[in-house]
Amino acid sequence: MDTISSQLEAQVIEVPSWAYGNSGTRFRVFGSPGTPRTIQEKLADAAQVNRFTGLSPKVALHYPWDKVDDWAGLKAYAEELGLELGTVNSNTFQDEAYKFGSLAHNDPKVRRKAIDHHLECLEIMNEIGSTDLKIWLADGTNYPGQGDIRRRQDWLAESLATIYAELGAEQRLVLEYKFFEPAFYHTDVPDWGTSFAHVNALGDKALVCLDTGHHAPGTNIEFIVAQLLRLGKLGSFDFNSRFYADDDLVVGAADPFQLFRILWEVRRGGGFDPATGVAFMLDQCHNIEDKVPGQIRSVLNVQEMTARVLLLDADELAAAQDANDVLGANEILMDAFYTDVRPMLAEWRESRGLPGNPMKAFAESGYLAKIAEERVGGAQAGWGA
Ligand code: AOS
Ligand code: ZN
Ligand code: ZN
Repeated sequence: MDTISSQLEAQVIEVPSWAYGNSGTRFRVFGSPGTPRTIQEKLADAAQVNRFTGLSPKVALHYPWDKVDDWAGLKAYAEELGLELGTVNSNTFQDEAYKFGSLAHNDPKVRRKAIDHHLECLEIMNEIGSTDLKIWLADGTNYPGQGDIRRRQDWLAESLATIYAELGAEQRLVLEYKFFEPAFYHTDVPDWGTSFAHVNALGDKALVCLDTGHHAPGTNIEFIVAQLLRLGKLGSFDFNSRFYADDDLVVGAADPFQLFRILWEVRRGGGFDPATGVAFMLDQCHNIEDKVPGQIRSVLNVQEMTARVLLLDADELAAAQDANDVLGANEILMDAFYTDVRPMLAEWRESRGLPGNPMKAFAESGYLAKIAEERVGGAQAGWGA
């Protein structure tokens, strides 16, 4: 633990404001008692995650789901809670005008509206000191022939360039890809290659966002991680778990080994070094489980898997690989994966004044009962708040 302690110490996992709101599927949104009614209450919940884990001092916002008149005031409030406001996520997927697309729409007026929305996000970022603008687009078509998929790429490139031109010196644009949903035939940014093509054309301040839930089953996600780090173009993660589609479940729940393999490539590519600039975000929804413990479980899962990859003996692995020792190399990797770091991490946390078992400590804190009593009429992720 001594050898990896400083790296664990430096780990920051950015939690999404929308994880604290009610969410669901298209069949039903189940409310949960104590759900935040405002962004301030979402921040208060996020502060609990950080208080019990020490892992999540940053909160990503979604605009206009998160909207206030006084952004500087919100920043000050976050600071009072020991938090920083992080990535600003734009939203071009719930407005009637975007029925047929936003930045890639065939109508220049709609594209302009979507560009202006992003410029508004940049203004907010200036006020709250946020560096990352994250763009995920619902743009796409449902039927072959419905749209000119080639021209849409040109329109998209033009729109992105207009936004990119307004970025501040310290600001970055991260472009998220997703292979389907809500569009089912074609999506305008379906894969890392398309995202890379666009951000590469834009310049150094444009990078790719990799949402772990946005790939077809069987995709080797760690290869994409390795490649993007190699190219210097991995801007951020949206971590979550998937069994079937974009499930947005707790990271590390569906396939812990995949999370381990991804984080190994992060280590291999220098992605844990803050200078590399990779933002480790969660993009999750807690539909049936309690939200604050859902987030605590998630950041702990990332920390546990990070500890395992940090403990892997990289020199030993490289030697086995160089010798083409197929099973030996595999065994070194698997040994690290199977190392149960939980008792070590519990001790490590206690030595830093944190609870050894954050899940238990939070459950015993009575916070959920308190917010259930205080807050009535909590909101759905985004729309209501
Ligand atoms: C949508 O599938 C993406 O993952 C986006 O990151 C989106 O902004 C987020 O999931 C909130 O809905
Ligand atoms: Zn995402
Ligand atoms: Zn998603």
